[in-house]
Amino acid sequence: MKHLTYTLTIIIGITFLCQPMHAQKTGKKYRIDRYSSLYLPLGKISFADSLVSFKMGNPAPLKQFQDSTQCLHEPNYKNYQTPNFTSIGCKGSITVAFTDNGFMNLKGRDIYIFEVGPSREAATVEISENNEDWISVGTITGGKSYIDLDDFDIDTETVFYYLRITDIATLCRSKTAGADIDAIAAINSVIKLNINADVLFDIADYKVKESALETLTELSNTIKQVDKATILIEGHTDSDGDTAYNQKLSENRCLSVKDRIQAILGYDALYDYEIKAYGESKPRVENTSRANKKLNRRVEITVLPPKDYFEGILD
Ligand SMILES: [Ca+2]
Ligand SMILES: [Ca+2]
Ligand SMILES: [Ca+2]
Repeated sequence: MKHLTYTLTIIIGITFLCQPMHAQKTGKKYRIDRYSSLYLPLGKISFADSLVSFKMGNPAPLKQFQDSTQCLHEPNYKNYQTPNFTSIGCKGSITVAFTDNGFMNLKGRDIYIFEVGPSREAATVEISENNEDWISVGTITGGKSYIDLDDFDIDTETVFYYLRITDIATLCRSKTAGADIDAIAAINSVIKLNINADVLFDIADYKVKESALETLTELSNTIKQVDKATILIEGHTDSDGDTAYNQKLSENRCLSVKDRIQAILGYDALYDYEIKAYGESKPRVENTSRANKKLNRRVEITVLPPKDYFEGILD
């Protein structure tokens, strides 16, 4: 009996040691069909969050399949009788917004549309950063619901927040006329946060002001929605002062922000940090007025999928 207790203690001890300090919880797998699933590195925030507009197609689907909110948030398709999806009607069009995340063209596939039902209807997809300028990013059908923004020469810096799906009339006579959308996922989901430098620093200084602590704590709470990610910190100045000085200042400011955020989030958390200092080289607007200069003095923080996620994607 004594021997058994001893063995058990050893097993429990080893099991405890093998557990990582923080097991990642955010990244999540979603079933696509019987054979495949989709992994979203930033988990459930990655889905479209709200409806912007819905132009019902003609012919329209039956009433119960017209609920435009059914294409939002995580997928929940059960079967074709349960209206957990939005049928957009023949040539119908639906525009959705991402509000707690954006998406970008990063390595690998960037978007996945959960189109459901027995008949797979084709639809075109467009994306926008501002709900005004739209870029066409191809067509989805049941068999090809992935979109890699690289195929459409999308840059790797713009964060997009809007997506529109338009049915192209492959099947118009049906109870569920038009494309049937269960969910819309950003695979390369990001959280982008922009802070005015005046909130964080005194003029020409790179030490974070005590009064900025509240802002940084709030910002860290937003970051905490995901528990494993790369946190990219980018620093920009206005054009006052010389170029080399501004470069150094933005670099020091990035480091200060990183130190503060890391202290708040915890040194043992599963975040990697990356810093890019731009000095005055990437103004948002022309440095022609006091107001414009203020806009250019900024720190941009982007929460990206973690490095090991990208390392696992084959080129
Ligand atoms: Ca979302
Ligand atoms: Ca891509
Ligand atoms: Ca749904």
